[in-house]
Amino acid sequence: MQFDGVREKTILIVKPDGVQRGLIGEIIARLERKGLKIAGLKMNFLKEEQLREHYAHHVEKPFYPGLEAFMKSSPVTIICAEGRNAVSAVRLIAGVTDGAAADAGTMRGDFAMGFANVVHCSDSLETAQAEVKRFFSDEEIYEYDKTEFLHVYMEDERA
Ligand code: 3AN
Repeated sequence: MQFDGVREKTILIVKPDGVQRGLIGEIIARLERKGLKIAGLKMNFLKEEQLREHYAHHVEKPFYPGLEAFMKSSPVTIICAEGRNAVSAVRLIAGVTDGAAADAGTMRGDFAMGFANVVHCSDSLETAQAEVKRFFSDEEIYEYDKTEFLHVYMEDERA
């Protein structure tokens, strides 16, 4: 297929603070403007079980109960974005975890002051693959060619 080189998928979640602050459109716009393809998109309330799995690396930490309550405080928007090196590209435009330390121009640098940091994004290819399965059924992921990719990528990057 002509777009085989650009099918890496990653998950980005607009967290409750981002939803409450009206940033869903802004976050999706940034992904689209960057040249990523939206392969899946939905809103959901995250459940305790999903959050314990999602934040398995934090479950034992003192801040976990607060983090879980925060993540359940409103629906979130879950996005599957696709492109070449999508996992690392989205990490870069999201910025580092603490919004106060995140670079200007990143989502967290522009919209966050701390750990209420507007978005979650997958931190590795392995995590991304697990998160696509955790948050989307097969039917909710749309496989299609985006014609824009002819202009976003050089030919050898797409193949
Ligand atoms: P990232 O979201 O940048 O991958 P993680 O996975 O270390 O960062 O953290 C997941 C979430 O846990 C963060 N987005 C933040 O909301 C929360 N968190 C992380 N570290 C802290 C902390 N020291 N205090 C409070 N909340 C934290």
